[in-house]
Amino acid sequence: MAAEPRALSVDLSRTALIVIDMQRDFLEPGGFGAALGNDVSLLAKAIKPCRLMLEAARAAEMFVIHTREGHRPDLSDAPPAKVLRGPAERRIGAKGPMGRILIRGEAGHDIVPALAPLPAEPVLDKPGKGAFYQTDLDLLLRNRSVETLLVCGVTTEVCVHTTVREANDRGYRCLVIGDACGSYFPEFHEVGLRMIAAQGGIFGWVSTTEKVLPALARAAATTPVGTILEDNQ
Ligand code: TIU
Repeated sequence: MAAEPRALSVDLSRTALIVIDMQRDFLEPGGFGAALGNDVSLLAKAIKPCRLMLEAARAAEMFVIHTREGHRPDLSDAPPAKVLRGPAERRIGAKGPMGRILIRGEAGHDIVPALAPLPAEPVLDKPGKGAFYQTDLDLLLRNRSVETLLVCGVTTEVCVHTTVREANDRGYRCLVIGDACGSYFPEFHEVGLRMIAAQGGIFGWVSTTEKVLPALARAAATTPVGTILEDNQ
């Protein structure tokens, strides 16, 4: 797959697509992103590229994982240092138009309808910014011998970056699909992507849907990918 800082050879049977936090709380008015003072409309342009990545990954029979940032209704898994920021009426757990902000089970916590997970696709609820922190993501990936992650979602410099850094330290190769990520700060998005690919790919690789989708389509049209589980039967 064409990427920065250099092309990456990918075994799709050992690759997962991870879609990070494409939740109404970040993408729609009245959620967590808006409560932090952001213009949430800036994230909308990541939806279609994420959708194309999902469709391509499904067609290639890749492992697909979705994540959601959020907390238990009693906030017992939310560090006070995270909750006690900003005015009380706009904090995590406060009531908003999509239900309580960043709380599991509320409408705002849902993934946007265009990117709804299929029943077989794990949805990981995470209390932090990184998808490995206090989740079983590493276990799911190791049990399928995953070595490469195709990463998309929001926001580029927060949950995508944190997850890529965590994954990189655990030995996974991360290929971040830049146009399928988004930030409330266009300059952070640009620099965030550059930081990943700089220094010879210090945290991973960066590419685009335009470059990656044809490779996934070729794979879907040729060899069925199968899974490690099937190999072992
Ligand atoms: N605020 C912000 O940019 N992001 C987050 O709080 N979480 C995620 O990135 N998902």
